[in-house]
Amino acid sequence: MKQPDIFSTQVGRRRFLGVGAGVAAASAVGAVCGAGAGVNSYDQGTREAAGARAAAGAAAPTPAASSDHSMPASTVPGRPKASGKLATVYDAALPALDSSPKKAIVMESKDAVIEVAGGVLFNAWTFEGAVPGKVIHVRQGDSVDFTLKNGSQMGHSIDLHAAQTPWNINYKTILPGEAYSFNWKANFPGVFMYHCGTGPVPQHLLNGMYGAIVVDPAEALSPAREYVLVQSELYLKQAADGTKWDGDLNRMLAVQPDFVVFNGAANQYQQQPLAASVGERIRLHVVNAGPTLFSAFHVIGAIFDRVYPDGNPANVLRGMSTCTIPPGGGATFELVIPDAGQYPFVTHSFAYTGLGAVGLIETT
Ligand SMILES: [Cu+2]
Repeated sequence: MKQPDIFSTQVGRRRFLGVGAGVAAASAVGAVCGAGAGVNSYDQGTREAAGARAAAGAAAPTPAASSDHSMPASTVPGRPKASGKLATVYDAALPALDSSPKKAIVMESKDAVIEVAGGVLFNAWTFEGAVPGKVIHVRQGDSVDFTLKNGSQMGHSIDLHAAQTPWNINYKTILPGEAYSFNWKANFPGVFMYHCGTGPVPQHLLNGMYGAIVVDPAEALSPAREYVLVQSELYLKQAADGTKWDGDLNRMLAVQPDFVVFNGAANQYQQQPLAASVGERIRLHVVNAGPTLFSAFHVIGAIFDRVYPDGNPANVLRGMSTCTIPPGGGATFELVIPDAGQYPFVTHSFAYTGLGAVGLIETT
């Protein structure tokens, strides 16, 4: 049975999740469920907040921005419209750790077409042909020989937030067809962003050049089901071919996202929920790639037993419900779910939640 989309920011119509099973949070829905109810408390709050901002003279930069923020992009004429299921879902499982203390990691920049919502194709700039790029998984103390190869049409670079290394030397721009290697040591455990740092940086970020680094602590944490989630915004404009979409720097600078997503595609973990067992420890390594929005990370129906800001176990917080992850930052969340069911993970920043930032954890 489909459940109503309590994450929509649209007022006056009932909307439903576009794919798969709906979100099982009916107890929180109340009047939203009623036929013809029209306005739910979240929608009303969004509209009231928008009105308050406007009254205070603090509206979004243009009338279009205000409009786009109060409606899902899929309902705005001329904007990308999701339809149907994604062909593939990004595998959120943390890749296995190679036990060697010496690692050799090669990443290649590549242009690629990425499906960012059902049927919406994005001409992306990527690491390794994916958005986000492949997860880098190492252990604290590891020595990492890192090579960036440029297999695309313009200069790119790497910026590894887990590394201590001179920016002017090792984060320099590599030209097409060239490669560059340097060594770094994983001194700090945690979950970190990596990205292209070639200017203009926002242009390279909004086109898809980011990913996550997980550095396991030297003293291993308890066993858990581990997933990696990278939140990001997508700002799109119609490509010249009239069928695909390019990144749009102007929409990014005006903070008018078409989609806000986990692991590069809108609502994909509703189509294929993250699986876990009842009573099993779940560890979510979450990076906020931005480029601009803060994440208010939350799992509906659950409480985080432990949160490690930046993923470092020395930074432990207990019993948290919603935690801020800044753009460029990360955090690791541990939770144990006592009952079988569906538990949506979201950014609780509700002007953006309905733009694709809703996935499901499903426990059995
Ligand atoms: Cu780049």
